[in-house]
Amino acid sequence: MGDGPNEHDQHRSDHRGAFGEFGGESSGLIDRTFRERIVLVGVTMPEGSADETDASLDELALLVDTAGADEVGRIHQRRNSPDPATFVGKGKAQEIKDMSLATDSDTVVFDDELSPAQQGNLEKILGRSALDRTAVILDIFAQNASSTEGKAQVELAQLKYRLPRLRSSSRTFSQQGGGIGTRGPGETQLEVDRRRLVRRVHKLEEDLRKLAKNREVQSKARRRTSNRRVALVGYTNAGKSSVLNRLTAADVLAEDRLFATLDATTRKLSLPGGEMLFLTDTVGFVRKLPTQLVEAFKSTLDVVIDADLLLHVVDASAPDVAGNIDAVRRTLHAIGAQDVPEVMVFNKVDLNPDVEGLLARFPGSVAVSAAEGTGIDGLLETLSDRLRSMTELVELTIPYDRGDVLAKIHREGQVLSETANEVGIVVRARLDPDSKGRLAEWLSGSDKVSPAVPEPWE
Ligand SMILES: Nc1nc2c(ncn2[C@@H]2O[C@H](COP(=O)(O)OP(=O)(O)OP(=O)(O)O)[C@@H](O)[C@H]2O)c(=O)[nH]1
Ligand SMILES: [Mg+2]
Repeated sequence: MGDGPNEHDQHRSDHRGAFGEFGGESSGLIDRTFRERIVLVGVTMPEGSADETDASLDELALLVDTAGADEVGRIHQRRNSPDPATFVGKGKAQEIKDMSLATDSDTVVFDDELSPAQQGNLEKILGRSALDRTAVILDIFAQNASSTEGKAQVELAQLKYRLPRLRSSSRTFSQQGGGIGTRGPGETQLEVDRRRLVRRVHKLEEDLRKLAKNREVQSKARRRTSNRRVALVGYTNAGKSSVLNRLTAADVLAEDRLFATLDATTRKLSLPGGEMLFLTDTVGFVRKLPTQLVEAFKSTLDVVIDADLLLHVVDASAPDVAGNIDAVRRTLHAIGAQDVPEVMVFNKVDLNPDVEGLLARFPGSVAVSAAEGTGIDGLLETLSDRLRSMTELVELTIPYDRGDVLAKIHREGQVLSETANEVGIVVRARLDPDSKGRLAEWLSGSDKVSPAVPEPWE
């Protein structure tokens, strides 16, 4: 096989830069008119291990497959630090080129984010597109976005990824032309392109702010009720949407596909004890979720940060359960939700009935099959118990002329009894710490000094 540009090279360069076109049309760096052949490259730095790199490359292969391409080869390197110019060493870059030629690959995908300069240099050496994991994930998100907000979030993430890389791919925009009024005297096409993109970024940010405001109104309304907020989180494809459907008959899309869910869906769920809660399904996580996406999806992910409790759904049949749990924990950390209490839910136990070891390793966790409905009663019970343990039983005395305070207690807590005395109405209720703080002046007797009141039956 020759060394120079082949037909594939030609074909590929025609498609370069289609990523993130204006108007939010879902389009990608990965050409979907045929299945591209891809070489994957992973680098192990001193703080990582070869096993971790392998697991990450397995995941990358899955991501590439979801985006519509096939892995045809894999290259691994150990380094102390990335090469600033080419990420891998020069010798390794040549090896990648040789493998690309031998396997007739169209594109090389690196498991770590490449700087714009690294990407440009690698494309020169390799004679084909050099993409990174972030581009692949953004591409999948672009294919899956369907709501107005989802599309805007993905486009924003794409533009933020693309802006610093504009220099090397500006030719695409020159071909498209700037349109009337966009080309000023003495202005380079690159500057015009950049300004258009920056304007688009501002417009998207403004649109998303408005959408987030609407959501804030809804979530404030939910906060005014006594209902707790629980969010489903977990590795992508673990079965979060299936669990929501099983618990609430929500009818959201659940399919064997990475990142099927991009929008948050909230449904009411009533627990066996009669308490109501709001359960929200949201976007799944993977290793090294791109920061551009985490930022763009901030308002969607706020439901996770604001939740009283997380149901961390884990696919018990996955090849690397511990690695997936770790990836989710890291992402929770990245979005600032590391302190929200969680219940671990091992799903798909129909595919791996041997979950005893997992349950033992994670005390308080539950095993379910959302597909078959097993373990769901146990999950509901665990949910009730955990939520109840997060409230306190308190006694408050409310003067007769403060009906508003009484109404507030009913809204925010669970009232167990009301008795009248000469001062007012004595209410025994379960309150969460926030409500207790807001109602502090009405707490009677020992509740004022000792925050934790033991259950009479405990
Ligand atoms: N065998 C089996 N399959 C399940 C179970 N729960 C979910 N699935 C399947 O797993 C796949 C993913 O389920 P989803 O509910 O879409 O997973 P998700 O976590 O919402 O995934 P994303 O939204 O893509 O991140 C679907 O094909 C489901 O039918 C289960 O308990 N057993
Ligand atoms: Mg889902």
